[in-house]
Amino acid sequence: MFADRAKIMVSSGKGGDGHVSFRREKYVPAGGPDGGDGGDGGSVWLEVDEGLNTLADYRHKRKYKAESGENGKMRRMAGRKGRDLILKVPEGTVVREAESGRVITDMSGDNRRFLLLSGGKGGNGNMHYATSTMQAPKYAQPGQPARTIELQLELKLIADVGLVGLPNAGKSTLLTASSNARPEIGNYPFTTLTPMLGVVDLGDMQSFVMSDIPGLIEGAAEGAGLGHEFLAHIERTRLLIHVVDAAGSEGRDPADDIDIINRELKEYQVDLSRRPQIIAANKLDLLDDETAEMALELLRDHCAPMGVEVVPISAATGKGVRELLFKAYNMLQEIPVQTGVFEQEYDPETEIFQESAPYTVTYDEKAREYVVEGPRIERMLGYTNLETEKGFMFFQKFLRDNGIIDALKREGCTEGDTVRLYGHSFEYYD
Ligand SMILES: Nc1nc2c(ncn2[C@@H]2O[C@H](COP(=O)(O)OP(=O)(O)OP(=O)(O)O)[C@@H](O)[C@H]2O)c(=O)[nH]1
Ligand SMILES: [Mg+2]
Repeated sequence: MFADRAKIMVSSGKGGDGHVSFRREKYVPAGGPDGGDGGDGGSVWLEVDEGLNTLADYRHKRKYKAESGENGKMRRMAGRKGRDLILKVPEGTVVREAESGRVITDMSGDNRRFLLLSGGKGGNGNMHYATSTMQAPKYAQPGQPARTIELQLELKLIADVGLVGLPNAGKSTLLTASSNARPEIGNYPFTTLTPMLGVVDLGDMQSFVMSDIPGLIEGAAEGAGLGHEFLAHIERTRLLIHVVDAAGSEGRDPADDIDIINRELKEYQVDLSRRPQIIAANKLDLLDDETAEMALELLRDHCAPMGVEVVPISAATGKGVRELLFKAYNMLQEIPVQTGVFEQEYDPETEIFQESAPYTVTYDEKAREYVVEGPRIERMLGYTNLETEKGFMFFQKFLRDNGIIDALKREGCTEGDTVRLYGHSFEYYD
């Protein structure tokens, strides 16, 4: 099977909580706060593993989680950091956010390792919260929560060469004659139902991967005959071998057949129609030498303006096949490997953070006040003494660092307006 898929749930590790404790020493009746920090939670990475060529493992196990950070301890001892989780995937795995289908990353080319979710930060222990006015803070910061995302993994095996052509042109026969693959061959259209790959080994370490897809028909670019699915498979190939029944054995005109396929390629994606192409003029064994020569001449005249070469073959007898494969191999040496890498459309780091916004800013019409609420605000107010200058400065910095000032401005808050946070009211000023 060509396209291989799996859906999995992945979570980063939660940050360890900061600890609340106080120093206990002989002769020191009330020691200062000595609660240590929580360890950071483990992150989740994606990594290309050369030895893998399927996503089968991910269909057996569905849930993956990085280790949580350890909580902080007394005597200023920090909790241990959670171990990272590394998800190994085969090269060519496209990773999407499952619900929206948006691409997070494409594990191909230079992209060997990708940070998917960073672990939750560990919380500060209460040792950080001692101030001159609050010498025994009973508060420590909780670790950041774990984050979870559902992923759709899809492996698009990367073939160097894609075989295209109408049904019955002889694509599968050519793949069989050239490689280790054993696709089905039949004397009726749509014999091939799913794409297939084969390794073409020319000896002397010269090899490439060739994919056979089911025949394309008129309207494929609009989706006819699963056209979209099949065309998507050849998007990443670097070179197309366009197989045509050059003998016109079914009473068709080979030149027309070539035009039909090229039109579909172009309508599906202009880029695909510009991909380097070789025309494999197939089934020439059905014609006597003289007629074959004429048929070939006609095809060459037809294709010359497109700058496309025509190579005579018989996939059935093998005649001309080796020459065709060497031509393909030589052309591949000139074509860069990177084609069609998927761009990122979804960044878990920012999107998941926004989903679980730590606060809300609203306007209370009645009281004519802006209201800021959220668990983090509440917690911060719990350990901040606003009566002290230091505490108040910390509070202002917190509002700025967490984007709350910007959020207030966005809501229309201006100088002189009142802002309310859990029973505290302030006059806003820039
Ligand atoms: N005489 C002759 N027959 C061939 C040649 N190549 C393929 N055929 C025959 O043409 C028919 C179709 O061949 P396939 O290789 O299945 O064609 P395909 O392009 O894969 O067709 P789909 O999978 O339906 O798209 C089969 O009966 C083959 O034996 C050839 O070079 N000469
Ligand atoms: Mg076939």
